[in-house]
Amino acid sequence: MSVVTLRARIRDVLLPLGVALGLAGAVWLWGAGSGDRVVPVTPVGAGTAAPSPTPTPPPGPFGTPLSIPPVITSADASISMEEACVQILPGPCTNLWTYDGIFPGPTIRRPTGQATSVTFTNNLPVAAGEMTVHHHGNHSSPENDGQPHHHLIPAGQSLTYSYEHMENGGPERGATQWYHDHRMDVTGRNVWNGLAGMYILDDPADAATLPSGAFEVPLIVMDRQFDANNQIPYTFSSNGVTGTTQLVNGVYQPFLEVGDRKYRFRILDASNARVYDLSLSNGSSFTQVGTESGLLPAPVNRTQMLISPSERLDVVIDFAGLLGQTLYLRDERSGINLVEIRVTQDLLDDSTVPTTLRSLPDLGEPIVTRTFTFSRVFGKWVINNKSFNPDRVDAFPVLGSTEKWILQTSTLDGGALHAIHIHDVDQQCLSRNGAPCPAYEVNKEAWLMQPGDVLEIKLKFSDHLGAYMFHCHFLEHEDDGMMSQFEVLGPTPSPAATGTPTATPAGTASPSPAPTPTPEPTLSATQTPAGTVVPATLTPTAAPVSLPNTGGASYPQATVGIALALAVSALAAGVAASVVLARR
Ligand SMILES: [Cu+2]
Repeated sequence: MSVVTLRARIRDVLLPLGVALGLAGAVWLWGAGSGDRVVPVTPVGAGTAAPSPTPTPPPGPFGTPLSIPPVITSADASISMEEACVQILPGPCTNLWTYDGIFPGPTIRRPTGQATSVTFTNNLPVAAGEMTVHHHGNHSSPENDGQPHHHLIPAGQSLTYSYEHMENGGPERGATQWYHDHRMDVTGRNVWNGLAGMYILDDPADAATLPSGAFEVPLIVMDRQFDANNQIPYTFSSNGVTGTTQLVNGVYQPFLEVGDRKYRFRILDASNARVYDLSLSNGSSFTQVGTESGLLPAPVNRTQMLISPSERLDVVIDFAGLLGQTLYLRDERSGINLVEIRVTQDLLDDSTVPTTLRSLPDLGEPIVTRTFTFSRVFGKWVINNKSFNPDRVDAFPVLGSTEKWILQTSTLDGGALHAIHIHDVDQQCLSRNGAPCPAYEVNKEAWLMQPGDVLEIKLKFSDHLGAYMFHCHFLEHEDDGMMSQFEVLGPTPSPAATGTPTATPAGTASPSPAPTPTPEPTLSATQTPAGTVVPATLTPTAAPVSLPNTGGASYPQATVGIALALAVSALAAGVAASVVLARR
């Protein structure tokens, strides 16, 4: 880039940024304390909720068995998005937006390397708007990735997503994945209302001796805030929407009976904005065998494990020697017991956890470095000071190349946590805060970030050309604008079509395999019969509700003085820089 171009670019950035910051600051100051943008849950259907005719007597704490979502194994599955009134708490059932009428949705379970198509039909009320389903963790083509603003599913229509489950010339690594709504601006609302389910990719290359079958249990952990009528009205708060009621597989205070042997638990944090710190009440350790990107190179023993929205922990717990005892899966952050585990059966254990599990794929050496800063600018969550714009692409990696991405979080946004999720490909950790990465996070696609964290990762873009998202998975941060997109280009970049690259690829990309052709998703107007849906109405949000924020991001409003000073200095800097540059 020439000096003139550089100056022009600096001027182009600084002046608008200064003005924007000044204006945003003024608007923010004016609006401070008035609450966040409110996206009410759209009232749908007719009449009122359909609560259970006979309220169920309260089962008492940990009186309800843990339910396991049904499993779909078909290569050609169909799932209906529909309203349902689901019994969660004693008393009235809770109106939800569901996959197939259940909450969480059915678990899809497929062998890796085998093509799979899933047809989602939007049987939700028209007022709910268009839907999109992100297969989280999968190496999908862009068209099948569940884009927030393209390839949407209008009410009454179906979309068939095609998943090859292939990556870089071979089957994808086995992994605990999931699927959830990803619609621009309203992902938080849609997931809160119930649109999430697990997706497991089985891999014959993974250790077969790990506990399996009845001894492998999904644990989908999430929080909700229930009102007096057992409904969960959603009120957007850019701080993150959290609730005081903790659910596991959609059950409040469940119990699980196990035998005195090893079990494998696939844990997913499907909360909008809550971080858990998991432990076992008897002080035992978890043996973590995998992350959201499949098995680790070797098992890691941990007594406490942080998990943030969209992260997965694949762990083995050994209940040997505990026959007759009761213990709890706990959240140390809230002090709440999540699941009561009763060791009631004397069983033989034929499972083992191998001392080595799965070596990491060789991603090669990075040829490009990009830095992304996740922060809050005058009340707006941003990446590199930019809010999400579907018409802007912020990085253009080249197919077949490996890049180093430096992810960093600000200490100036009130101590907020973030969970950075990058679509398309897995990422390997190079360093965290200048130190070697913990052994349990060498290969992932969702990264919990504490304030001021600096994370170096590398990733290799294989198989698919086109645009993908990366964003914070605190869903309200994402909906507020903390999302961006990169577009994978062919070896000869021609970025003119979709925006301006902010980083110029350095070096030459190594020859790469041709993109894998994947069927385009097909939209169909044929509406699937709705089946046996309990008529349901989501309660409209009459007034903004102040939700507790114990587990989510915490953002105390900055002082007016600091904000005003920042706004004025930013404006001054922008003007000054522009004047200086204009004189040259
Ligand atoms: Cu965030």
